[in-house]
Amino acid sequence: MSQPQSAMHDFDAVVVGAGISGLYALHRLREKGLRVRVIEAGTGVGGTWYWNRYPGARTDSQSEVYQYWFSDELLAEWNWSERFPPQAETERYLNHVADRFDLRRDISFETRVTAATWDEATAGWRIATDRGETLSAQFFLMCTGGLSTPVFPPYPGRETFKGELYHTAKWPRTPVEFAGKRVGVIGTAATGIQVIQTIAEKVGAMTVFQRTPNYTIPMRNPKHDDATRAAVKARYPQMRHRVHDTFAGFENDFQPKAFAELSNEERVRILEDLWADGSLNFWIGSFREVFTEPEVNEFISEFVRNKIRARIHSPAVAEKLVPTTYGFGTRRVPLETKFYEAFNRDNVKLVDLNETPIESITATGVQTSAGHIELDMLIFATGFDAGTGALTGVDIRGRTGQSLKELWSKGLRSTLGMQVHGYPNLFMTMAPMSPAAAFCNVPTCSQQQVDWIADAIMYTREHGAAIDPTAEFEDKWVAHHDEVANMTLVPKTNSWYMGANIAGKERRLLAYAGGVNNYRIACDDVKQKNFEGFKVA
Ligand code: NA7
Repeated sequence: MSQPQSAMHDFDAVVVGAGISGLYALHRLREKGLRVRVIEAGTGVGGTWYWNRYPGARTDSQSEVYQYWFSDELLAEWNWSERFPPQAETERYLNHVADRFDLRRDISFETRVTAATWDEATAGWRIATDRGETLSAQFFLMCTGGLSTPVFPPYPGRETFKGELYHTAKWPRTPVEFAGKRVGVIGTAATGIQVIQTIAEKVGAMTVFQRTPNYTIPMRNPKHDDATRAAVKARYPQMRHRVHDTFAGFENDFQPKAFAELSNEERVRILEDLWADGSLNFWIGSFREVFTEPEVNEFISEFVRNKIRARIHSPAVAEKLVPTTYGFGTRRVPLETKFYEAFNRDNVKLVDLNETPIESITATGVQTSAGHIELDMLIFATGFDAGTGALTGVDIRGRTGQSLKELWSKGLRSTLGMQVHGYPNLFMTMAPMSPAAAFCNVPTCSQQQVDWIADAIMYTREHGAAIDPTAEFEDKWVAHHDEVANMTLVPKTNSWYMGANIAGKERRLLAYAGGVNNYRIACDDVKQKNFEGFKVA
């Protein structure tokens, strides 16, 4: 398989990250006969499921679609214990995959890539790590995840806090004790919700600091018995194809009938059925118009508001927890279990930061405009520098010497969310301008992207040394991305989808909103036309 240029490089491909994408990339490229090295900052595999080990962490995707499809043996032997598995189980699964396919021998742990520079002379990348090594590789894959650079809000005084301080995405591996403690949680989105509902009954007292309330869906999470598992596994042969044909990479898709064609009773019946399903199907399996038509969105938003309101005892607290300033589904919809019931407890207090903002973190707690709150522990569930954070965190310099960070500071751009013009042989997964950046069940898009990248690499090795999208093709993809984004209601709402959670970040929809299905067709089309739009030389 070796091409002449291979001899010049330490590896055919260096992959950064041993999460869902990186592990699969290693397996797939090794299968193709490539010499691959994965570089991982953690001590183990798992990516998101390695770092986010906070109490209550679990997938919001059904286990049967949150897995790899590439091995029939793996599918047959692995048994999920429940519909939405906890973090530890998904981490165990990814460790099992690493062992089963003997992946660890090609992974360097506890190592961070700090810089990568394109070298025209050798048509490859020089990759530097924090251990002082420099590796060379023909292809460079950033499988660093869309949500992997945690952020702390810029409140002054965080370093002065004398109690226990955690970010959910850097949760310690050692047990954390909650009993009798006064705990503060900042952040009430997907992560904060999981933490709050899990520890409310364990802590002495909890103060929840909320800036924006979220629409949520109650999770129905039965344990799998043998009969359920057998029934689910019987669907695998169809499901492995089906997930690539739906809008969001799940098994379910939008309703076949338009909202306008239905009576109010029919609409409500459909919504009630989806609500009872207890999954994200209420979002990505209901009416597609939820994303584009304000009236449909308001109908569904009001349905959810009433469901939430009914569970909260205090009308004043309900007023704070029910979203009214934006529409359902225009930011990530978390699943929850007894989240609202936490606020019916005597030991849980909600602080609305719109009314009483945080002024500072002190040695003993949090100072808000309404007074000081004494705390033993402060948990930040404050999210990530999504999409771009991990990619601009490495000093990646392409053909002109310009870093990706500098390039993107002038405006985000990418080709199919997998390459960037001027950065030949650099590939990215879960990156901006693909559905994978936000609107996709991660393993579906991760596998589709890795498969496409593997094919692009093999094509390049057959036809030259380097692949680079043309500026014209990239312009077209960026324009298409923006056009689709602006047809939806998503840009009207502040969220990490829009870069709005990071001060100074460009306000631009990170993920391609045209659907996982249509995106896959676009990628396949490029491949079938021998990578039209890309220069291979
Ligand atoms: P998110 O979705 O970015 O949520 C972060 C939360 O932290 C959210 O409630 C934020 O409020 C809050 N936040 C952020 N900055 C501040 C400041 N300065 N003050 C107070 N509160 C703040 O991160 P998650 O970890 O929950 O979820 C990330 C993804 O992981 C999720 O979408 C799933 O795909 C899995 P805001 O809403 O910005 O007002």
